[in-house]
Amino acid sequence: MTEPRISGKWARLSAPAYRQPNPRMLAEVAAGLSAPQKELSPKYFYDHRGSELFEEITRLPEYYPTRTERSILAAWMPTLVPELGTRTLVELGAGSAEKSRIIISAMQATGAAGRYVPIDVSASFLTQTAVQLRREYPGLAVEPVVADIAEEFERPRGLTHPALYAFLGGTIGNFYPPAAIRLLSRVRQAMVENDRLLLGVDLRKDVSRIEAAYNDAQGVTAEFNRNMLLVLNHELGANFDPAVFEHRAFYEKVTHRIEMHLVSTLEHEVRIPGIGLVHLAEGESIRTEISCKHDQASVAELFLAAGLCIETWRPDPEALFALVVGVVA
Ligand code: SAH
Ligand code: AVI
Repeated sequence: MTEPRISGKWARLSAPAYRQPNPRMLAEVAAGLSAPQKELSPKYFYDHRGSELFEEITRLPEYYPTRTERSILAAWMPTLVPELGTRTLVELGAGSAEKSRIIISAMQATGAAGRYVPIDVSASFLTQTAVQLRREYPGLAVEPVVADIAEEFERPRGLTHPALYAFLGGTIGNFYPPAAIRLLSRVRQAMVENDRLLLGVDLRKDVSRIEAAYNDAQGVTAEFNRNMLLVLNHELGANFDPAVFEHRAFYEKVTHRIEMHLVSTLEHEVRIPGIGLVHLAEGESIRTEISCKHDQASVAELFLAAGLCIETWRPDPEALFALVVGVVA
């Protein structure tokens, strides 16, 4: 059994350019790779390149969620935002904030200068987003926060209310239900009277439509998936060779979720400083993401457990995706 040489187009990051590894990341990766079903958190997709690849995914013909959510936002925000009187937009997992601009424009149309607090784990991408937004909206106070929303993060203080907490894109689906409930509970605890949650959820539908969205013909999702291994090489000095892993994405009907895996095409070992050698059998997989699909009842269940309730449920006409307004129960 041999350790892989990193080859071909993946060689660009083969030299371990890593600093001191983040101890929390090291512990999480060690635990995930020693579980019977090896698993890594999807938050490790999003270095700068991973965030760019995600942006590319959102433009793919098969990937319906982004354009569908955008169409609901475009139709609804010009009336919802003035109704709510939103003065501050706090956004979890903001990314490029491409769709958030629809909400910000609706805030500015009411005459309020407005405040935007994007929260994201991807520091360099968040900085880029903040710079662009300040340029586009000169009156807007943009206050980015780099944080892991799966953890206790410092809640933004001194917000102007009413605040709208937006969690778009269906990213809530990337959290296992107990973690999703903890996250929503933290948002609920931060909410005061007249604040609202605006949640985007991808809906349950024909399996082939969902599976196509995660197995695009151009292979962008496969590259996004493999990019996680480059993040581990860069951050931890690991020696994963992405070329020996295959992308696999399939729908699990019982749990109503897509699972993304990286499947080792050969038996080999990977060295991770601080962890040691990780053995992968031929055909063994690392689960890199779940993406849970919802209906109104499953969202109501998550909300109930988090002390929230659904104020408005708004799907698109094809019922592919829904935006949900949540209020403190
Ligand atoms: N909201 C955008 C981007 C979705 S991609 C949209 O709807 O298009 C998911 C975003 O969430 C990425 O920007 C990623 O960096 C961020 N993210 C994923 N896991 C996170 C975590 N645990 N903490 C903070 N941000 C996270
Ligand atoms: C960010 N998140 C909602 C995306 C999703 O669809 O679960 C991430 C993604 N994974 C593969 N394609 C897109």
